[in-house]
Amino acid sequence: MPESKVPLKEVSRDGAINQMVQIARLEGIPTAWDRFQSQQPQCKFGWTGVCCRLCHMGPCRITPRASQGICGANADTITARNLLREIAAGTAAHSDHGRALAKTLKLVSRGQGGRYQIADPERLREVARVFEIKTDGREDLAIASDVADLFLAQFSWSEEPNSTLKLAPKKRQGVWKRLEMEPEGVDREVVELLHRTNMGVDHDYRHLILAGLKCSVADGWVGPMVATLVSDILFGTPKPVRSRVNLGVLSAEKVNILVHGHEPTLSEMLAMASQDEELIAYAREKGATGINLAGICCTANEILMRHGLPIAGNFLQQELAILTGAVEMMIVDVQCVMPSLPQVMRCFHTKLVSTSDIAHMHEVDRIKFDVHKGYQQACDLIRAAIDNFPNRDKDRVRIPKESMDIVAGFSNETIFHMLGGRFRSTFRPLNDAIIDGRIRGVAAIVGCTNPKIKVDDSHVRLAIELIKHNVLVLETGCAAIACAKAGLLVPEAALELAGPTLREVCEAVGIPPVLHMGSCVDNSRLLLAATNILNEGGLGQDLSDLPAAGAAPEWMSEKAVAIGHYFVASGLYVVLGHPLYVEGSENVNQLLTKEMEGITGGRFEWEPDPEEAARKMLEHIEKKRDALGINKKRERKLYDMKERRELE
Ligand code: SF4
Ligand code: MSK
Repeated sequence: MPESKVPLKEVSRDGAINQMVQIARLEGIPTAWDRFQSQQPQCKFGWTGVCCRLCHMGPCRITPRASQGICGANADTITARNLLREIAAGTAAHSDHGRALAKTLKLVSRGQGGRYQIADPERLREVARVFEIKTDGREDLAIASDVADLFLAQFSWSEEPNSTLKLAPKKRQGVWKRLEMEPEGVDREVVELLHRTNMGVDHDYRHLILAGLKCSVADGWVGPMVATLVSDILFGTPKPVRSRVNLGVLSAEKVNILVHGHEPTLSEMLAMASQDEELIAYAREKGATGINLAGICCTANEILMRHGLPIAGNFLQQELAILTGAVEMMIVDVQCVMPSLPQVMRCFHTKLVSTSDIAHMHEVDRIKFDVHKGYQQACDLIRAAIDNFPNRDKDRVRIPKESMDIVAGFSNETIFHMLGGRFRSTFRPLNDAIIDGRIRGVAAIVGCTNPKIKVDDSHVRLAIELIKHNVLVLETGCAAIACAKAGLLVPEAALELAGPTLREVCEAVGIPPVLHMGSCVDNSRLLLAATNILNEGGLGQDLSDLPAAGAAPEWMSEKAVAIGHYFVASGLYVVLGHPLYVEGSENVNQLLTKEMEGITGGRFEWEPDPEEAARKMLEHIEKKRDALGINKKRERKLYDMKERRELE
């Protein structure tokens, strides 16, 4: 069981975080790091997954003296059941997000969506065509209605496997069929995991873990896939935008409003309302020079990608943002919002407003978000934040100076256009660069930050090591924010840090060596990027053939557990910076980290050291290159169509 080696004075590689944590300590305001210390030593039964409280004969725990719980469940059954409940919770969270967006699309299609509209009709038609929904001669709203119905149907039970699975490569669909891993509705899969793990149902750890993988497929390839596709239709498909990131984006002169959480619906309206001339004039009346809307966590990633709005920080910066004394309002929705926020808020003038029906906080203002009134609600919130500006205690404002440039918004559609140049949209140049070895492979770095680990450090060191070895890195969520703060998400980073051949490609296309692909539901974009590479040809038939690997070096959420599993179920190699809670069962541990490769083609690896993680990922990438036969020394050359077919 690893123990934190983070000295109290230096909890992060980010100076802005260290500075604010010190200020919190001096003022006696507890933060996540203080509570982390007060939790030491953390429970070893929890760490290793061998504590069970699934029935009220328990709680039971496995010890050298007691190898079974009261019902007879052993360490294998207990760890596997606990893991499945995490996968179910992660899938539920992502998928509820997807469902909420599909419901908004339905309302828009009925003309009941207030100021929401179809921002990207071309994307709507593209998506409709993929799912064989008729588009010719039809109005956008009629198509949107059918798309929304199809997406909403993905959540409940159906006799057929989920329709969105067809976005996966054909061969992978075949693997899922053979393994009976095709989900038949997201809700059904979540319910089944809760049923199977109920006392006295499924006791075979292998059977349990395979069911967990099936549910995770419903996560990656269904719920978040719906979320991403609908967000693009309603709010626009992201295109590269420049912005800034870190606490230094907060303004000493403007009204600072932070959005935090995951669902982009209200934040879209806030982005629009923050440009309203009347509201800006009102802010001036109150003594501010304007309105500064920024974000934390994944809502931040959403408004960054589509509006170029700045990001104040990632997961562990939510308390610290309030501690700057410069935030008039923090508007939160769902997921990754710490229950400690009201406690920090009460030490400052900041107003905290919760906006989701399912996420209340004691003694915190809340609004009942209504799609139809979304714009008006956004205006009202901004007005209330402006009214709070005169309450700011200027003597307690301490905004760290750190902020960094970022270029974000690399959707698959953008990558297609950028790589293909003006006349042709294609992934071909990327595939050619991988085949001839200028790019060794592709790595995804995703996930959260965690006080167990020096914040951002593993994300950044892992990314630097990979790009140095000519691996193109794709990122989402808090991982993307961590690397952005370190200056890796700008094209100039390729000149300084990328290996010579990756640098050449990045310079030719004008992209950073680390690409921001969105929020954590947008890990679906990573799955689609891998599928696009495969479909372009020359790199095998299945995702498990690709010279690709994934990592979540500082993860913390149950959602990350579900994400890790759907990558593995998709045939990918996934390195986690700290293990899942399964080490109390040698069998479960072996299954996930070794035997799984023979089942799905993917597997987990636990590796806390980021350079060692990079080495293992590179080794995996080279193994895949060898298997594809693209590591043979050859002249660099352009492939014609016939040669590409032969390679396939
Ligand atoms: Fe104990 Fe079995 Fe009940 Fe778990 S399900 S708490 S192991 S008796
Ligand atoms: S916000 S799930 S801390 S990535 Fe998506 Fe960040 Fe992890 Fe939440």
